[in-house]
Amino acid sequence: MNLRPLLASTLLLAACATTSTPPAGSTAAKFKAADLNGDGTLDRTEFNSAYAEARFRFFDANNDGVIDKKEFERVLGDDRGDRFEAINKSKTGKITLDEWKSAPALQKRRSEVFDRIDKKKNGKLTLEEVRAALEAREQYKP
Ligand SMILES: [Ca+2]
Ligand SMILES: [Ca+2]
Repeated sequence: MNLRPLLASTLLLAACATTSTPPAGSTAAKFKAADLNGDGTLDRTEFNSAYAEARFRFFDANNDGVIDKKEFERVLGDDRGDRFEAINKSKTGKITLDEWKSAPALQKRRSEVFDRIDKKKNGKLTLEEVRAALEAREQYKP
């Protein structure tokens, strides 16, 4: 499994994690935006949605709201053509956000990311857990 794209987008989410003021774009601000029911934690559904959207934007290089095969391969390399077809259920050559969110393979991966971040294994992510995961990613970076 190629984890590099996952790492890249997680780092994007973390881009402002180390600044002293936490306005728009900060991890805290993104966490709050993802916390749809406002209970201070992210459950699997909230995380899945927010993470899927962040990944989608990362892949959608020209920002036209769909991921074409070129954009897909730009991130994953040209050996993933069958994966593109699997996600692109409509067979239009363009992956929509709905297809991206509902693709079983991607849901499985997002669930694995959730489990890695959820150190307490209680099915909810705290801001501290998300920050810790992002810091671990930074240290992991060569
Ligand atoms: Ca929540
Ligand atoms: Ca695009």
